[in-house]
This record gives sequence, C-alpha cells and structure tokens, in this order.
Amino acid sequence: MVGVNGSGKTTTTGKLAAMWKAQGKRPVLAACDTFRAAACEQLKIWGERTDCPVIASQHGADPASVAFDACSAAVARGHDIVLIDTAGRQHTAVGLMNELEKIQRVIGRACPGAPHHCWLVVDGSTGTNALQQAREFSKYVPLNGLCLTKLDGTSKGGVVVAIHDELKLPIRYIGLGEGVDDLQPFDCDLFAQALFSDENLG
Ligand SMILES: Nc1nc2c(ncn2[C@@H]2O[C@H](COP(=O)(O)OP(=O)(O)OP(=O)(O)O)[C@@H](O)[C@H]2O)c(=O)[nH]1
Ligand SMILES: [Mg+2]
Repeated sequence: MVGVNGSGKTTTTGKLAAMWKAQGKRPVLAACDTFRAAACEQLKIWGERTDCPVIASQHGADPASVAFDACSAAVARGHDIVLIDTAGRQHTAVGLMNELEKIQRVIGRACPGAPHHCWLVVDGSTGTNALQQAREFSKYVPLNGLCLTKLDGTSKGGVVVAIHDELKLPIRYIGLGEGVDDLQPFDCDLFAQALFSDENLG
C-alpha cells in the first residue's frame, strides 16, 4: 500500500486484513512505516482488531528489511497474504520514492514475484493532484490498482476517471468511513451513478 501522507493506507490495510481474514485467508501485516512515531502502534491496533500478526521493527529501521522479514516469515509459516503498510510520502520526494523501489526489489527475494499487487491509496477529496501522484508513484513501483478513500464525506472521487484514462489503473476498493467494515469492492455502475447524480450538479 503506497500513497501520500494521510491518504488512508494504514486504515485501508486494516480493513483489507479484516475482509480477507473473514474470507478464511491468513494475512500478515508488515509495519513498514518506521518513520512516523505512532505508525507502528496504529498498525498493531489493526492487527489486534483483525487477529492478524504484525511484523514490526524499531522506529527508524529500514522499511525494506521489515518488508523482507514479513515476507520471509509469511512464507515460512504458510500465510497467504502479506499486507505491507508503507509510510506516507510526497510523490515529489525522490529519496523516499527510491525507498519504495527498494522495498519492492527486496521482497521479491523473500517471495518470488512479490509484490503481486501494488495499490496507490488516494484520498477521494484530492483533486487533480491525485493524477500527478499516480503518475509519479507509477514511475517507481509497479502500480496495478487504486484504493479510493473517504468517499463517506462530500467528495465523489471524480479524479479517478482521469487516472484510469491515463494510467489504466483499476479501482480495487473504496473506503467509506474509519471503521473496520467501511470498505467496499469498487462497483463501476454505482460509482458512475453517484458521480453524475443530480445532487452533484449543485
Ligand atoms: N471518513 C473516513 N476517514 C478515513 C477513511 N480512511 C481513512 N480515514 C481516516 O483518515 C485518517 C488517516 O488515515 P490513515 O490510515 O492513518 O492514513 P495513512 O495514509 O496511513 O497516513 P500516513 O501513514 O500518516 O501517511 C485517519 O483519521 C483515518 O481514520 C475513510 O474511508 N473515510
Ligand atoms: Mg499510515
């Protein structure tokens, strides 16, 4: 899970873990935001809430090594999904974007083919800047989907139309609140109806 600061990566990670757990899968959460002080604790709370193990390290540790450890542990223990929660970063911060590239490179050694998915988490209230985010993140990591969050607010997330048009990134899930069940698979028809509904015409 990648994206700019505060877009909803950790929350979406937790919601996805809960959903897959309920489907009988055995997710592991990797706390690769070793940068923000409370980030690891936040993911651990999601781990408790969803009854999923969390692989973490100390504050300031190399996120790529945490991701590697999580993937190695998951393979060794027979888990089927590793959800990697990365730190928020501005798409213009080259050093931090290179860090993402490293995470991606390193986990392939622990689990061939990883990352099998790389999803950009976008705050639905973001305007055209989201297109720029998608362009930049896709230069560093093999993005293959979007998660659109905070659609429970006033925003309709219309910018994903432009993102999909240019980068052909499918929308995987939408976030509709802060709770564990506030996640839905993307439904194109419903989304289009909401986007173009009369309420939206002002
Ligand atoms: N209303 C609403 N709030 C959300 C949604 N998703 C996330 N949030 C809230 O948005 C805030 C930021 O969410 P996080 O999951 O911490 O975002 P993040 O991308 O992990 O943030 P950083 O790790 O700091 O980059 C939190 O207060 C979440 O509860 C959503 O779908 N709807
Ligand atoms: Mg986070």
